[in-house]
Amino acid sequence: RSKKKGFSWDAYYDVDDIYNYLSNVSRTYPQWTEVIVGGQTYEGRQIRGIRINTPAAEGVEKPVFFIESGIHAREWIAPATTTYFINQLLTNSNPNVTRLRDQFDWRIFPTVNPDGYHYSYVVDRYWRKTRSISSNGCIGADPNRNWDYNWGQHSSSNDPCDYQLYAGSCPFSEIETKTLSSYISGIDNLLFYVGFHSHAALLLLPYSDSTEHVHNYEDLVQIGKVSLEYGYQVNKVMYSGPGTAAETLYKASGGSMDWVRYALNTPLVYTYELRGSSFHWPPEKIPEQGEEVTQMILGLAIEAENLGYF
Ligand code: ING
Ligand code: ZN
Repeated sequence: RSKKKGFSWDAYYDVDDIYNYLSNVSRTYPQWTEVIVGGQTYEGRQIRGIRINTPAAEGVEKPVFFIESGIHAREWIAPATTTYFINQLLTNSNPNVTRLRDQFDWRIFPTVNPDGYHYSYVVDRYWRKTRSISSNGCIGADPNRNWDYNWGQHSSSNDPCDYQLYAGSCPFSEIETKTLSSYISGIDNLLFYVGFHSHAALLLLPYSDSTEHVHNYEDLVQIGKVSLEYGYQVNKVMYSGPGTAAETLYKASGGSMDWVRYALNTPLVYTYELRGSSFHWPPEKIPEQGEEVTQMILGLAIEAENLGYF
């Protein structure tokens, strides 16, 4: 492990270190930030995130921007990029970034599958699932196949021993997706829900499960294109998409994106597949990936505002 003391963006860190970082952030900026708990895990961890909400003008309710990272344990670049982004929001004095920070009530969760992430960190680098024990003794379900929307149809396995795609014994069988979905349901004014995976350099829209287009599909595409153009400026790497997962990648059921769009009617829902040539993306790549994501999120916000979403 290339872990160092303290916290920085030239190494990958285990769950406890990420959570310590969040606590340090909340102590450094107590008037704007707080550690939030989005759910619970099978092994008894919390799904911890950070809320960043600078003071708004009287009577103004800011739209909520939710970031879900690390639902798949082995995709380490996602949590690392997400803490990088948190640090950008809090420390970058560029007016575009401070404006972005102030426009939203941010709920940012770097690692929504912390049991799996820890297991990937210390035991099996390629672990993807949760760590729940099935009745036949096999371990884990794919938390991005476990949400309660058209559960179990495509790119899903009903075999608890499947290393990657076991969808769970029923929708929301996993405590992580059950508790996180309930937390998300309780958020008023949720505008953006953005998830980070790796590694395909791709921007996905709902639905993953079908080629049906949502009513604001054209806006999602337009906002997504601007996001990718902003990201391109950083490393001159153009992501594929935006397009529905069903049309650009493969059909997959039970993903968080589809549920958040369908069940909660959240207007702007995206999944980024970050870059990388494998799940072993060197930690030296974290800053450039983090800069790219910062610009991609800025692009999302700018075009959503242009189109009148807030
Ligand atoms: N890819 C995603 C997966 O869960 C995806 C792609 C995203 C499918 C969103 C459906 C919804 O298979 C990776 N790399 O995990
Ligand atoms: Zn993934």
